[in-house]
Amino acid sequence: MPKLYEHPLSPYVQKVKLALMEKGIAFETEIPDILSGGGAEFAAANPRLEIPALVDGDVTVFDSTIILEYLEDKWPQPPMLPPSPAERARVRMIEEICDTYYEAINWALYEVRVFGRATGALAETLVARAGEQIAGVNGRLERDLAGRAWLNGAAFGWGDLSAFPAVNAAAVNGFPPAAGSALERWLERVRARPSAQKVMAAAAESMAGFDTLPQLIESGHFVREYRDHRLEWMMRSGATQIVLDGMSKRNIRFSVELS
Ligand SMILES: N[C@@H](CCC(=O)N[C@@H](CS)C(=O)NCC(=O)O)C(=O)O
Repeated sequence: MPKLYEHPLSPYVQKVKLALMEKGIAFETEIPDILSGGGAEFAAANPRLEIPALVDGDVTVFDSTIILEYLEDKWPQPPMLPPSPAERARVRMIEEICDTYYEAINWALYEVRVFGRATGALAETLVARAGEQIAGVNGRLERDLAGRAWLNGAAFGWGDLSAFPAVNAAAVNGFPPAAGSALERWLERVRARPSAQKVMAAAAESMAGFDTLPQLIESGHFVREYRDHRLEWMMRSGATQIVLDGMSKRNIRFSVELS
């Protein structure tokens, strides 16, 4: 049985779990202790020390997009990608936007509100910036939904399972799709699916005890990875000081250098 290294709150993990469940693939899960290296099997499966990572017999795959492609290749039924090349490209672009743009906004909201990286006026400014950006990207998804039942097209699939973790997290954080929008109705329909119900329940359960996170960050016991689009979000949205503080307190890290 494939094993998924995960954390229930990770949107990248949620994409993969949705695909596994929608395809009816039995899998087991393990939450690696990334702060202490995650263990030998996890580190071998993903030298970047990021979740998700999939171990399927002697095959190891990291990165949620590559894992989705592996699942589609190995278990093609039911297909998560639409049939036509143009539609496949369209839903992959939805995934790209959600992975590299939308996700960074939600992540920043957690950094500010849950991990306590900013307070007072700076926190208010950053949350307001995030809200504006979410409204913009939700507008883009709304246009993608025009004339379609699902972001994927006629059937639920890759476009939906890629967008759901981002749209849902934004909504949970107080920035839902516009009232009366097609995206609002889409979110409700995805939330009703058994796969999404399981993903949401696990995410909610995993947040128990999160009130201690600011102290763990402040004491340097919890180190967060600032990479790629997440780091860019901080720099361009007015949070350069958070990055500099994190570097001096050593409670942020950049991507692992490979050897
Ligand atoms: N491009 C990767 C990104 C994975 C990623 O960034 N995962 C985060 C969790 S959401 C992680 O494991 N971060 C490690 C850390 O914060 O130390 C993917 O699509 O799987």
